[in-house]
Amino acid sequence: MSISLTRYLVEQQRAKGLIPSELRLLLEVVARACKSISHAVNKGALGSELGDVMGSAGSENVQGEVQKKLDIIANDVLIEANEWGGHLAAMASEEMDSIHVVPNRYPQGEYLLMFDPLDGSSNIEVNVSIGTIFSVLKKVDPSKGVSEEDFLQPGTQQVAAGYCVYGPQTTLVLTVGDGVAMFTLDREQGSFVLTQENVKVPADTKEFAINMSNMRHWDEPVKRYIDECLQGEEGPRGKNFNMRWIASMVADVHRILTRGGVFMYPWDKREPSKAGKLRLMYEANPMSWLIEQAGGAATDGRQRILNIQPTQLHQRVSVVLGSKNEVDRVTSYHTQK
Ligand code: AHM
Ligand code: MG
Repeated sequence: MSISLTRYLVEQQRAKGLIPSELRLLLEVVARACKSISHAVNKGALGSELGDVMGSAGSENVQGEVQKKLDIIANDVLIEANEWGGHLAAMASEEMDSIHVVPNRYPQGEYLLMFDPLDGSSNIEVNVSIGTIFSVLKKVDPSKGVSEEDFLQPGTQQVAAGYCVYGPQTTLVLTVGDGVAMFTLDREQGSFVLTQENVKVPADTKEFAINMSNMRHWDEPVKRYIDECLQGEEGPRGKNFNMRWIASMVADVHRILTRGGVFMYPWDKREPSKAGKLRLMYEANPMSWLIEQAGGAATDGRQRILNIQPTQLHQRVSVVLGSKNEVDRVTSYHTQK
């Protein structure tokens, strides 16, 4: 018998009290928005009722990156789906400079939703997996109006996190702090069906993911780690390593949750003042929590990502995540003298 996302959430609520009904509503609405985005992504060059989805939107986001039409469509879908339900106080997105407060015409809830509406969007035209990443926090002081400061909570404070990968299958991956569950979109039924529970990342791996074209810009500890992997059986690691780099974090993290591995997007010398490429609040934090919930680890090379106190909504961070023993090794290369 198949278990729908709704049933899974209701049963989690009943058995463990982990999901208050407002949070359940929020997660169901996010899942519904992901279904619409999946539909638009699938239509590709055919276009959908949401319009022509391919190509550039002719604009840039707050981080100076070119926005694709689908980036904007996915952002609008998530905002429209979530703003009226009464469960949210505000939303923040990679594609919006500042927070989107729930308009006055709707009731305001206590939750804060952050997302990267379409991660890996450089892969849209080439028909390679992309995805939506999301993270949910709770407003610290429910008696006060909402501001950007309410969002600046460390990743340990997340109450739910997940992503939806639009690949050969559309898969929603979720944690509410009690392990990781995966749901596959059944297009005939129109619903997400539980396809894996208690997802575990093996502690050891022979697979790494990093953009090797940046090698000359890396810091010494990263160079050392990758160089040792590349030496294979003849080197200090005594085993051969395989490499994968999809350039969609959702797809790379999905592979690691499925069969292990280590993913790195480290700080590098190209733009030394930037802490890394990936964003802490709606990329690194949700992915780090999922990986930890599956028994893996996530650091910025030195400290646990989830412990970082954010200072800015769109702040960047260096990321090392995946199989625990490999992440510990990379981290020790950074911290040992
Ligand atoms: P995006 O949010 O603008 O799509 O950027 C994030 C993506 C990640 O999904 C991926 O890991 C990385 O950027 C790839 O970067 P690069 O093209 O430098 O390899
Ligand atoms: Mg992204």
